[in-house]
Amino acid sequence: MGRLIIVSNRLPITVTGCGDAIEVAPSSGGLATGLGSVHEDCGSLWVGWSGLDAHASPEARRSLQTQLSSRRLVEVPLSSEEVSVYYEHIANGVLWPIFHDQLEKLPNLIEGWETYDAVNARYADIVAACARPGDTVWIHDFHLMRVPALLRERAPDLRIGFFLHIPFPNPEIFFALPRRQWLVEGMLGADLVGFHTRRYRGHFTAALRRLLGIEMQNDSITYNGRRVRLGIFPMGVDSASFAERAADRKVVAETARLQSDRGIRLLVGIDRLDYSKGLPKRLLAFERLLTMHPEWLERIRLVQVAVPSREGLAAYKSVRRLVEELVGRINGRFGTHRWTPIRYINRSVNDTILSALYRAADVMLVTPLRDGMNLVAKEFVATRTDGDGVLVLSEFAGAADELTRAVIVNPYDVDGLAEALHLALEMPVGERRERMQALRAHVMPNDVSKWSHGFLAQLGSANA
Ligand code: GDG
Repeated sequence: MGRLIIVSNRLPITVTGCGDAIEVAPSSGGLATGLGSVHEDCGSLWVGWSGLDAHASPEARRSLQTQLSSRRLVEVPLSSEEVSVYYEHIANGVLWPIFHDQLEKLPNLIEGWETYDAVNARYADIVAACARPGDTVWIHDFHLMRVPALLRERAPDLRIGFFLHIPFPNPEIFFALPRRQWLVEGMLGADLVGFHTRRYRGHFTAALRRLLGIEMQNDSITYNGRRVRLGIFPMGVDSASFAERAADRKVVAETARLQSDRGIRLLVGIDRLDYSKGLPKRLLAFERLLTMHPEWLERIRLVQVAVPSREGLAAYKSVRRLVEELVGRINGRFGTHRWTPIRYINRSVNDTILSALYRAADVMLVTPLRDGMNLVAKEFVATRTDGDGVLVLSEFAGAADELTRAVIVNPYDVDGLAEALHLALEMPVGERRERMQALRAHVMPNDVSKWSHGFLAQLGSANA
């Protein structure tokens, strides 16, 4: 039987130190957690960038190689110039805003496609060199959209899957992208292309129809004489681990500490500090809530974790500045000598605090302007083994398609959002429990392992 080769921009590790004192540690969150168990269970290879500059010293590289190979990880070496163009400029600076409907965040001059292509070709070269006949390759996300086609050229018989973790935008927006057809053709090198939701697949098939005149039939299309399946695979979380961690002694103690201000109800937000996550509008809605419903003054607090992200890009600097201004203004306007309305944490928190925040939240705020799925919403639900807590969820998060018993909101409607927060805080315990029970009934069984096995099972039968 063939092996599995996972391909992603980054390997699931963090590299620290220098020279021959390089240390490799597993990283957590996102794909690393999502696919970690597949990598362990399947004995797969994982191909990606390590985070170490390709020009690092020979000792550093040797030390890295030894540690990677014992974990079945294969490095794609990238120089810092390549990372700056392929990853920061094209992937994060151009593809990310377009795929999240934020055309005005595009740079005026888009350059660097050649580097994006060259880096994608290097991934394809390295995968082709590792692959043996009968292997299955699973490529992830918007950094590597050309890899399926480039790999197909190098190894026509490989079984290739591609999963897009972010939304696929409406064609009206997607068509603003120079190289749009080239990117779509890159994805079509796969045997199976996966999306989180039916809507994203619908946008993709609409783009195919307009660009290539191809129609989908029975969940697949024919392209260059090959059948390409288009599937829907909503990603889940490691729900059993989150449920188990909720009972951990340290998490229980931290939850009690967070709830120690008696009579103060907690609203919680946990996001990367990204303009797609809707933080400014969320803060404005919180301010509106305190204005429209002054009965909540000194009785609620918003704890907002905003993990620094992509800080080299201007759009990220400016959303950070705006968020900090709003937090300052709201705390200055409403705070008293014994009460601060917003606790703002501009760094990542450890797993214990993360779980304690999920446990302590009376209301969990997940209000992105656009989000492929949003795993925070599902992690919150998985953690609530007590059956309580209200999830306020944006209709523009992929998760909203499944988590229909959340309080679904339009994150652009600040007044409506403020009113939804009020209702969430007022919700009777019976309704809270009934909704949480329905959410848990979905999140617990539909976990990340079901997602990965579902994708791989369909990929396994892709040419059947
Ligand atoms: C992309 C898509 C899609 C966050 N802060 C801390 C922390 N986190 C962890 C969360 C969660 C992960 O990071 C964030 O995942 P999301 O899904 O919410 O968002 P993206 O990073 O934008 O992920 C997204 C996803 O890919 C998967 O396909 O759902 O739509 O944008 O796991 O727990 N973890 C810790 N401390 C923090 O401060 N420990």
